[in-house]
Amino acid sequence: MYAGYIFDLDGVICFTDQYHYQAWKKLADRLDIYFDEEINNRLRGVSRMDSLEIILERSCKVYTVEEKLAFAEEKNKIYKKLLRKMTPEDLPADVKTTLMELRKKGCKLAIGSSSKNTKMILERIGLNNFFDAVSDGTNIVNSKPDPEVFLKAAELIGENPKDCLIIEDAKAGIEGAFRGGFDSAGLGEANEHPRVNYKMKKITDLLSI
Ligand code: B16
Ligand code: MG
Repeated sequence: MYAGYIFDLDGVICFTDQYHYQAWKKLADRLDIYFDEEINNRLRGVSRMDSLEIILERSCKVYTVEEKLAFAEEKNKIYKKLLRKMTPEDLPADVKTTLMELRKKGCKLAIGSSSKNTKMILERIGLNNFFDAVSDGTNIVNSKPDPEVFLKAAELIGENPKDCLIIEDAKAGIEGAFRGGFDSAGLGEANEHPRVNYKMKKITDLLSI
């Protein structure tokens, strides 16, 4: 057991991949850039602007910084509209059980997400005010694999990195955890990272770590 648990949001607590995909796809189609689910998989855990750079790899045009910022804003508007479809039903039952059990044990629980929409997503799924701390894309300068978002979360819950476990679905998140001196537990493709400490099949596996 750890004193603190720092959860990634997208891909761990809830699943917004499809909404990210639909929003990026709409932008890519408008700009006549090829985009598919495989490219979308590379965007997992990556910041909005870094995601845009990955999408623009397939473009033959060179865009200015201003144009890129406008594209990211355009995608975010579409994405936020899609997020409005989310309800507390989108909080998976096993995630809810895991969070409640850890809370019963007296552990501190935090979010460490790259997303600048964290607050809105937590509200949609009924978890606003649940976590002891929320560290996200709005309070960091460097995104994953930089450990900043996790270090801020640990600081906010008043625990040392060595006493916290990071739960991630992205390799970039496991790398960030390692660089920050945290242990990590992976789901899905995060388990391919050589530094992951616990390879989980499902989120409830956390309760036996
Ligand atoms: P936004 P996480 C990440 O969230 C997503 O996995 C990634 O696909 C997205 O590009 C990033 O947030 C930024 O999201 O555009 O909402 O700021 O997995 O770190 O919780
Ligand atoms: Mg994630």
